[in-house]
Amino acid sequence: MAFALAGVLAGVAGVATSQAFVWAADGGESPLIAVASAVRDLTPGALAVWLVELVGHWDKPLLRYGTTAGLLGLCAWAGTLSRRHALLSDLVFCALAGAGLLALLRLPNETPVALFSVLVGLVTWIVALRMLTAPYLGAQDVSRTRRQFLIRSGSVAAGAVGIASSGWLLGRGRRKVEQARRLLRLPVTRGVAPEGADLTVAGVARWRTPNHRFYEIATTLSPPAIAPHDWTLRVHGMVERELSLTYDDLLHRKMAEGWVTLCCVSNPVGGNLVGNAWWSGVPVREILEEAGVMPGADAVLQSSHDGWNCATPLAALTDERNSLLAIAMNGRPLPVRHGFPVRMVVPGLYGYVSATKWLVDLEVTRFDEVEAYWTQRGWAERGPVKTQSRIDVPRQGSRHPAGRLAVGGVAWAQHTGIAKVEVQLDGGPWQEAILGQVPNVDTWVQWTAGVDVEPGDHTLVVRATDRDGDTQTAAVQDVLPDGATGWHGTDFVVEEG
Ligand SMILES: Nc1nc2c(c(=O)[nH]1)N[C@H]1C(S)=C(S)[C@@H](COP(=O)(O)O)O[C@H]1N2
Ligand SMILES: [Mo]
Repeated sequence: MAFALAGVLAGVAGVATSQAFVWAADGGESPLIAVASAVRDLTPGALAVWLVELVGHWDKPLLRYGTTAGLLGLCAWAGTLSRRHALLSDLVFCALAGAGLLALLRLPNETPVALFSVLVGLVTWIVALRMLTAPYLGAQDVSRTRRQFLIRSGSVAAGAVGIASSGWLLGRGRRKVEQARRLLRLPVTRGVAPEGADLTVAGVARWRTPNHRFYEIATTLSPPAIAPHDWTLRVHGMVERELSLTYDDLLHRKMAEGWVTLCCVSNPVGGNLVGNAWWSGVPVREILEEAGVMPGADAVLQSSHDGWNCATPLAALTDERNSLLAIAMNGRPLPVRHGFPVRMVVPGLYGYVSATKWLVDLEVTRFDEVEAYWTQRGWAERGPVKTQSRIDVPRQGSRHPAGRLAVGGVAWAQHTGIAKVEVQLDGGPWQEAILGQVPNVDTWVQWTAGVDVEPGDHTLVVRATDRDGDTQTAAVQDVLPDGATGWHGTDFVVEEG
């Protein structure tokens, strides 16, 4: 009985520490909720319908409390196992943590914080259970043992409550910012994808990337929580007039909006670190004009609230392209993880030299005067996007019936545009793909083609040609120092009719 109770207490403590960690660090998804969602999604449809009819609007609390109860039940069992051997309970805890990880990974927006919180919980479970059962394992005097156990149980319970409430308090500022963000009504539109941008080939990335599916890169573990009314942007350095802009100043200007595909220099050939969104904000060109850039400047050092920085060619921020101080993404205030309240978006450059999130400072300067976060770490000073194309269908290792196969994917060459995409089956002749519509040269384009396939193993390769007439190079280069090159290929199997 004491062992089962110890298991439950350890279980509660682990949930408390991992939840406190999530609250304090980013307020994102917690493992327990992720497991509850997995339980919901994996319940057979008919059973789910019957259950929801049975319990009505109690389904959500029941799901949450049911999952918690199930978890604590398993923890109790782990506690009883530890009577035989502590390693047995460790194994159960590891399995539970594994389930939590899997549940998080199937969510579209899992975060490093959430994944790490599973580890925090696991360590708590293991340590707390050992602490609680120790008095019984060296058992001599019964009443002394019992007293020891009670003291330790009390400490673990109090510790769990203390840690959970500190986490909750630490997350308060973050929750306030999230609430302020949700209540914002911005003078922006959601953007309408051009007709024919989506070729509707099953399995190809949607032309507009929804915010919760947009790839995410940041060096900070915990995204800064900045309330719009606390935000200012300082513009200084080689300028005639220093400026200090507030969020309201931005809102009172005329908004510029546009489709831009953003991609990461660390995206391997065929990778997913690329997404396309409708961005709204203020052209940075106008701000720099007002500040009055002095002759001799050729770079702008952008700094983030979290200390990250990058240097961007001045020309990319002042030429005709749509470089924005963005406040909205797909018609919604920027998600906190994507730089709320203000970030930079520059068509044609990799994110690491241009797309500063949580932007607070612009210093007009010269490349020979500054070094930035990634250039100090061996990445190239300039980061123009390289032309790339990706196969989404067929996926690597997938199986298909013989006959005509609709293949497809995306290709991008921001600010130059894609002119042509070709595919090659098993080293045969290149075949030109059909391209989806695009509104400008700053976005990716969907492509599709039909290939006839016979039973057996096959390889499909794709390559793109940009609107300057340059075809993507086949030469394979790693992502470091300035972006990967090479053609994307996938191997797939066609089954006998
Ligand atoms: N503050 C801050 N901004 C940042 C980064 C960062 O680490 N910190 N990473 C950059 C990189 S490398 C990329 S690819 C883009 C990614 O933007 P996203 O997370 O909105 O997709 O943000 C850029 N802006
Ligand atoms: Mo990046």
